[in-house]
Amino acid sequence: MPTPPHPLGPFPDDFTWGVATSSFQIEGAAFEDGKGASIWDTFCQVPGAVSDASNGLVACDHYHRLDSDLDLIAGLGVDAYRFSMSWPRVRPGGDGAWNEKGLDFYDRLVDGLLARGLRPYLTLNHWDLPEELQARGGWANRDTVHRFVEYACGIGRRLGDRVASITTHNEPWVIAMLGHDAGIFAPGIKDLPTAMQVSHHLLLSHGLALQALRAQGCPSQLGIVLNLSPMHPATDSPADIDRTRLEDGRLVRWYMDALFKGSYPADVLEFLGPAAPRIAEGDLAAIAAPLDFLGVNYYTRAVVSADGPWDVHRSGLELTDMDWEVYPEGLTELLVRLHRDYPVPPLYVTENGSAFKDQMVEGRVHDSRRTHYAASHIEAVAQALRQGVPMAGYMLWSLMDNFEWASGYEKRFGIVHVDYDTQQRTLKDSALWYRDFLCEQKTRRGSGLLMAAGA
Ligand code: IFM
Repeated sequence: MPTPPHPLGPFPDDFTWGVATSSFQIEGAAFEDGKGASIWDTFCQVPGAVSDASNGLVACDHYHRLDSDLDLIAGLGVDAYRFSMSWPRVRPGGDGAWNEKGLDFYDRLVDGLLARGLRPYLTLNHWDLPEELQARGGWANRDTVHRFVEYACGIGRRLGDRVASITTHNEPWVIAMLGHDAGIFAPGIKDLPTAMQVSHHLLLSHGLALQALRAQGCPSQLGIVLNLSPMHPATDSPADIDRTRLEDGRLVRWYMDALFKGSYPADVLEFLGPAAPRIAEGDLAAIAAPLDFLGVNYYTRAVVSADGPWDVHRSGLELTDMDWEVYPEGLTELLVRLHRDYPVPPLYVTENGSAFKDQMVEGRVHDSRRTHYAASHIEAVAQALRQGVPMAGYMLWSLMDNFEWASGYEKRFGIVHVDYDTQQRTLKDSALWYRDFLCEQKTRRGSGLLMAAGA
């Protein structure tokens, strides 16, 4: 069993520990029980879109293994499970009829978590937009904003009294930029003005959904999850420094300013020129609806030079299998900066984790590098707490190996190994370490909670 790099913490008694997944990445059952197609079902069929030519038809078969997967989660000793709902599973066309069998799956998921003493953290949109809405323009069409608000309200009525929190969107930057500018994620569009309009519509739909959920008395904590990284200039040349400021504007300030200041950053608007989104009166005020929490997904920093794309694999430091630098101090830096520059609500690290090439040896996966990654980032959160940042929780990405989007099944982020031939789940050493760490936390809390027997 690998040991963590140093003693971790301390963490407050009410700090929430969890693991995270998303619907498309684990559920499978892509066309069962009335589920409609999502844009990722479609995108996976595009030759070359997914590196191993795989898809989400089966994934981790979680849809059919719900109860045993819930036991697996409970056995880790976490407080919370962050998962997403597949919009086309519960409302196949994006609007129109709801699919009772799809809703029933999430009822069972939420009730199963509660029965095991776990708090459900629900995300409404982790990228799998109904294909029928894409056929009508998807997130580039302002009408999708209203369809999302209807979806949010329907789910709020159905589950709002049982889930601890509702996140509107996971990583709107990724949906906008990788899906509509770089075109390497669904729906595969390559057009900057479209991408910026999409980012605005995602933020607007978030703000309007929060207002509508609150108006209907939804008791869950409401928020959004952003993927953020500190940006560091490659050199101290003025050109690299200027470019770094702009890239920070596009990744961090575009979203944070809109959510917390009700404006988009002037330097980014100037850079965009005619590619800037159309913004209707009242949109920015709606986007800045107060948040109960903000989720931050952190994996690495970015190193920026004036003459090239950002680099996430600066030589010299350890790299994960995604070629992302292991840079835990960047997490402290980011959290402290968010707290310094914005009136942030309680913050969660809603995703943090690492892909490494794993080997199963006599039924064990000795993934000490993943354990060290997790431990050093958990300590980075403790550092942020010591500096006064209102940290509320930490969720490891991911519960189990799963479909890593354009990388297919080749990249393994799980603390639980999945054999895709047999669907057997095996706790990696990192999962055993996390379980022991959480057990210590609970002992320290004096809560008297016991780890699930035999897990
Ligand atoms: O797997 C993804 C997840 O869906 C969103 N955040 C980043 C993870 C790792 O790439």
